[in-house]
Amino acid sequence: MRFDVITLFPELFAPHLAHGITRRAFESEQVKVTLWPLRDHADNAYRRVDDRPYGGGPGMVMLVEPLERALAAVRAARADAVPAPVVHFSPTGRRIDQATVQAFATSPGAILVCGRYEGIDQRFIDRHVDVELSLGDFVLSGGELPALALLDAVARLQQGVLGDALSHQQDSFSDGLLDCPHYSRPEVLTTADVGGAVPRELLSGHHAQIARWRREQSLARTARQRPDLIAAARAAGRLSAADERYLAGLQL
Ligand code: 9WO
Repeated sequence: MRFDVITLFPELFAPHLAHGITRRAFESEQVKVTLWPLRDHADNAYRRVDDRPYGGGPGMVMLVEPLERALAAVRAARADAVPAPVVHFSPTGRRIDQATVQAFATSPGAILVCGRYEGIDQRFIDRHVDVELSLGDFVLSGGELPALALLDAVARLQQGVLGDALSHQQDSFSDGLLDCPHYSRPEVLTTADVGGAVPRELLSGHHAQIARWRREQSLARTARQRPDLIAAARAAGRLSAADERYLAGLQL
């Protein structure tokens, strides 16, 4: 799939696309990212991309016209590709969840518009933006970090990015529950008088017992921290009779 990113700060993207386990997805172009520096589409000698807000008030507003020129350039470059939505990142948007990420990961991609300053002139949003997406109820200084968060989440779902194909299915959220805790060496932390030992179920070598223990840890964590996800899993028929017995005996 192809992602085109319109941004005033293209340099924020390069390090994230070149490092870590997602690098393979970006370099192989399984996830092709093209950056479109908005400055390249500014109109006058001052390379202006923002101006003062009508009605007064603090800060600056991103101008419609440079954004429309950048978008036209993206659309021309995507002319042969399947049409893709224009995405704007804002706290007023719909919350991104793993289902959103899965949908993008199996789509033709998107055109990501990253706002800065006080925001984008509403007329650009009204005319061109198909979907507004949010990471949550907090304010950032720009849309670049949400764009990177989406790209990272999409890239790690690509073939060959995770160690083995099964790690996807073991992800937190892939089955709608929170992840179980993880442990590695040493088997005992002698420096700690509390929680120094690895849970004995993980040392048993008994695969079914380990799987059951992990499932129960996920259920307990989810029931305590995100009861809404338990309700959703139940409604979707994703809880077994054994799951329900375990939950019924849980002290919340
Ligand atoms: C900021 C804002 C604050 C309160 C209510 C609505 C809001 N919309 C925006 C907005 O669209 N701002 C633009 C993008 C310009 C300023 C920086 N931007 C931004 C995006 N700040 N925070 C986000 C964001 C996006 C997704 N998830 C969390 C925060």
